[in-house]
Amino acid sequence: MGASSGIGAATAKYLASHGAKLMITARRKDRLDEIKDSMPESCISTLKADVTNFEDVQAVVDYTVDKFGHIDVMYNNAGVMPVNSLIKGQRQEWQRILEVNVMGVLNGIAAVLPVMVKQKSGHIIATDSVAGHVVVPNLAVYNGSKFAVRAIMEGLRQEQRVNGIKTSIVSPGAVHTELYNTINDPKNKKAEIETEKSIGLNPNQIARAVAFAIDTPKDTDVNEIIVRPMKQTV
Ligand code: NJP
Repeated sequence: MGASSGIGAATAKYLASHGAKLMITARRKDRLDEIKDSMPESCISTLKADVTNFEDVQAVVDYTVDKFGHIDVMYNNAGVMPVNSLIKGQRQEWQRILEVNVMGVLNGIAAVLPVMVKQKSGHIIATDSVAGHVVVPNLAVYNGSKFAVRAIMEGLRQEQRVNGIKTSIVSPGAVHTELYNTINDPKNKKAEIETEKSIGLNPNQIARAVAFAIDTPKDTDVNEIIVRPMKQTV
């Protein structure tokens, strides 16, 4: 979920080029179809879905089970990162962050878990963040959303390991993606883009971490990978 650009798109291409069969989703269907068309053999299907809408997410899971018969991995990657100080009281923006970053992950879990429990196998992955570990100025709500994802995914691990379901979070530092377009405040946007441009990683580096978490034996569960640029201080 959230595969039309950045980390999600890079991961889709990486996994498809290593033989995976994928259902990729996001709101920008045209971008998903471009990714599909860029792969030599069609191992990718695309569906339009908004992760804040549970019906969309359930439809993705139902369609995927119909098409492939089972789901090995669900990757909840969609996210937004507006940057603002709390004094600005941007309640709509806060709501958006929590809906996409937290409810989006929960919607994915709610839709896929019954399938994986029935299979007695599966792997749920979420993109978390260094911001799920360290609080920095102007990012409090984003920080809160990513701390929440880390807690939810650890709770999921504790509940579902007995059913053979693996859980992983991948926590990037700065990565060169379109995420910075979701910053509304012009001053904060400029500052964040300057940092990201000077130190941001290629999203392929995060794709490789996701692939590593997936490619483990049945008895091994990689629960978190943190990937920072060497130049990142926090
Ligand atoms: O950003 P971007 P990233 N429903 O903007 C999708 C985390 N992260 O790759 O719907 C469904 O290129 C959007 O698709 P679309 C970050 O928090 C990043 O950097 O077509 N999908 C697109 O595919 C996030 O969790 C950095 O607009 C929705 C994707 O999400 C993850 O990495 C650092 C959606 C965003 O791709 C991927 O973000 C860090 C919705 N409602 C954590 N809203 C970093 N880049 O530096 C958005 O610590 N999407």
